[in-house]
Amino acid sequence: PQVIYLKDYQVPEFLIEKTDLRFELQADATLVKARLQIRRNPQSLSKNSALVLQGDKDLVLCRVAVNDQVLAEQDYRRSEESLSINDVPDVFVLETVTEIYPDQNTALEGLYRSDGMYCTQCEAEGFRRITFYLDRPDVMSVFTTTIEADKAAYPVLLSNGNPVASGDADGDRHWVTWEDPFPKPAYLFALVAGDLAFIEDRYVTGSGREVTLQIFAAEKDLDKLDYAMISLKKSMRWDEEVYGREYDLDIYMIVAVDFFNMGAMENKGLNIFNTSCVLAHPETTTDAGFQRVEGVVAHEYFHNWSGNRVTCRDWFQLSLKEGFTVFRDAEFSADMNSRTVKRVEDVSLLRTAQFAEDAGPMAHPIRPASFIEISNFYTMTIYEKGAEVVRMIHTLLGAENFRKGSDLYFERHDGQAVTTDDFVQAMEDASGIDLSQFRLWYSQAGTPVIDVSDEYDASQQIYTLILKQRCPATPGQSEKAPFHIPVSVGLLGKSGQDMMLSNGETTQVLELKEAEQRFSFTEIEEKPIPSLLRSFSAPVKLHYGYQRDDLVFLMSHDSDGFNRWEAAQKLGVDILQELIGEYQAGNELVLDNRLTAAYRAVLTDLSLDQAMVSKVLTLPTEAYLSELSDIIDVDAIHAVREFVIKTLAEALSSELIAVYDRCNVSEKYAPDATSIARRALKNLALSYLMKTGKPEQLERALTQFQDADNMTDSMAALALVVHSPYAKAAEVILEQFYLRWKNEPLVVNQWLSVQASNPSKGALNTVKQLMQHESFNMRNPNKVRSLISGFSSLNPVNFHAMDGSGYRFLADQIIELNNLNPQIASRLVTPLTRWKRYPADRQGMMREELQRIMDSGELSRDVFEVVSKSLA
Ligand code: B3K
Ligand code: ZN
Repeated sequence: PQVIYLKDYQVPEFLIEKTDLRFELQADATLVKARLQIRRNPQSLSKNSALVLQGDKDLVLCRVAVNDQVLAEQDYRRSEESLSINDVPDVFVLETVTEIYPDQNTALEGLYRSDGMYCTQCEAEGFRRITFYLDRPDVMSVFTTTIEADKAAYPVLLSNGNPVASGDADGDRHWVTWEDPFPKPAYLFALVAGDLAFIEDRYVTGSGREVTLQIFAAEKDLDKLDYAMISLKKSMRWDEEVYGREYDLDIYMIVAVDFFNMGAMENKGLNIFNTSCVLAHPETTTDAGFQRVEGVVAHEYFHNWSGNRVTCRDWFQLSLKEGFTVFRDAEFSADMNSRTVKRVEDVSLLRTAQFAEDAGPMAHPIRPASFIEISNFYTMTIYEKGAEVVRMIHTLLGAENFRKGSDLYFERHDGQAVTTDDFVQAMEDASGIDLSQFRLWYSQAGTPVIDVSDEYDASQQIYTLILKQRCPATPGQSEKAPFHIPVSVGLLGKSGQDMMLSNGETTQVLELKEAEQRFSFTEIEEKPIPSLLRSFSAPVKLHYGYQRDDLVFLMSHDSDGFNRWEAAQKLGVDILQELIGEYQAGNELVLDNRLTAAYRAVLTDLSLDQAMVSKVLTLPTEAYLSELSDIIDVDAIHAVREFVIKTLAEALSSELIAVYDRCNVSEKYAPDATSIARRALKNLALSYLMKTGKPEQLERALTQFQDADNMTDSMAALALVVHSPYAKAAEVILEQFYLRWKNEPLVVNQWLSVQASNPSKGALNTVKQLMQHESFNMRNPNKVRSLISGFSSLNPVNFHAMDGSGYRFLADQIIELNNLNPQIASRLVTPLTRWKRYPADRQGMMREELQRIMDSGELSRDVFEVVSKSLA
């Protein structure tokens, strides 16, 4: 496969001014008639007279005409991935008729049928599976789309923009024409045809325009759409208030589909959503599910400006729209719920998954320099680290300048396809702040490490922080220049108060630019305890030699909520890492009772922000402990963490029971921050109590399971029992749960996932049996993610079993999925790409499986890229 480089970018040779599409949906095939108004791009320097359109090898070309002249076979050339037409005029109309087969489309890219409805997924390069086109984001065109289909089977026919005409056709068929006035790249095209129900609402924009809002789903899911509608309206208001951005069409539609490769897609005026990111109902959806719906609805809505009105010049610029939009949706969720909780959750994800990616064979900068398959670059780095980079710009500029910068960016580039550098330039121009060194965040991969030390001069009352930065090598980048890093700090005095700093405030952003830099604070009357990297002001690993007592102190006194949690995490990490060493040496484990005391203090302090209590009392996860290890000892990490949980649970059981009882109130379910916090704390208490192994705690969990009137409490109890030694009880409630929910696929997915992630012995056999279960379907990505990734990503002890059975199983599934759905197959490889982090025996087995995939036959570009880079 060919490698594509950013440095080879050239403007398109031709532009498509207007795109007229006509889809005739038939039982076995779909006819796509395209009429394209094309003209040579005056900006192109190329003298090439041929027009080269992208088109997938499975497209059947029935007719091609230039200016109404049908071309003979010798006038054009069809290759695996393109259609070339020689000697075209400077301005002309190209017509093609193409036949495609949506029913055979298991890759779920282009046009496919999911549960009897047609839908599309075109980003990044799916449009070329629909028709021949200039399938690149810098070719923006005005689309008109007509869909014709059987009226009874497909009463609803949707595309981008506004509906402008409709009518009946012969043979019980009908048609609808849609017009989208905004020029857009083909990746934002969408089509839906099906027998769908919908809810409708309306929204009046700040300037008084009325917008119709519709959310479509299968009839049986009609009662699960209200939360998405509420979230959509909140998002529309928020974007007006915080960014001054209004919606621009008369209608905004969302459609729920069950077969979908990712979360959702921001097609202009017609978002298509994975059911898992739009359906929500208290009985079937957990609190996490509700928050996901709110966040994803917002994310896709925000793309209307950050992505659609201003789009990407080429796919190397993907973070331009994704990093910025993730930052926007994170701020939205923070404003709607608890800001600190949202930050804790995002940072936890970043530090486990993104840091691991940055340390692995697929490491890439947020603006990659090359790729084989762009689908592989919808990564934690592009999205999550990309959002952190935008957040750092926000921190360096301040809210006011940042808003000026985003206003300038949208005004300057509305209707254009631009680069990440255009974004940074707008921020620089609007604020007058120099971001030249900061731009390295876009081109250098890897997670910077900052080592901090300090000095206190009592006689001069000067406190100095010494910061040293370095960044480990990543593939293709052995040397890195120092980054421009905003390090937000505060200083705490002995009594726990924030000291006043020279900027007249209690928090100051240090701008670290050199490899080593000293920052002095004057009039510091006693040696302070520093609170470093407040709110996680940069995506870095920061080391400072805190004593355990300092961390306990910060846990209760730091005025920065994020850093109070961070102090608890650091204390947990320090203690767990020491115990892991003891475990490996075969020594008896003894828990430092400072952790127990600190947890007791948090459990019994009713004045604390309840939303944060359950976060603070959650030990660093196995995934995070793994990421922090040089060589990951899966079994030691699991055993030690379990030991600590059990020890804490036994020491604190009366406090935990009190918390459980206090939070176990019966009231109507509501997914607001306060009630979510209460359920989280209750279920956290239950999770500790279950580890005491006392039968009355099993009873407590079973009672909660039977009495629960919402999925959060029911699922929490189910997972705790299934992941406990009470195998018999688990079997009974698993069966009961399935019988109750077997007609709710999203609930069944969680049922699969709970079993796949069971750390007890025998989980792999269960997974293999479940693959034969009536509820499983290898063609449905949600099922694959729940069961197969549930095992390979959420069940480290079993996945890394010493007999290699976990690795072998995963490789078998990747080989099978490589043909069915390359994007999903390629995602499944991730745990194997981390082989270098494990001890030698496991390394060997993981590599062997990667090699077996490599040798298994013809690989998709997706799988080939990840596997070959992992073996390199
Ligand atoms: N832009 C889409 C992702 C498309 C993924 C294509 N493989 C969803 C989002 O980020 O909003
Ligand atoms: Zn996005």
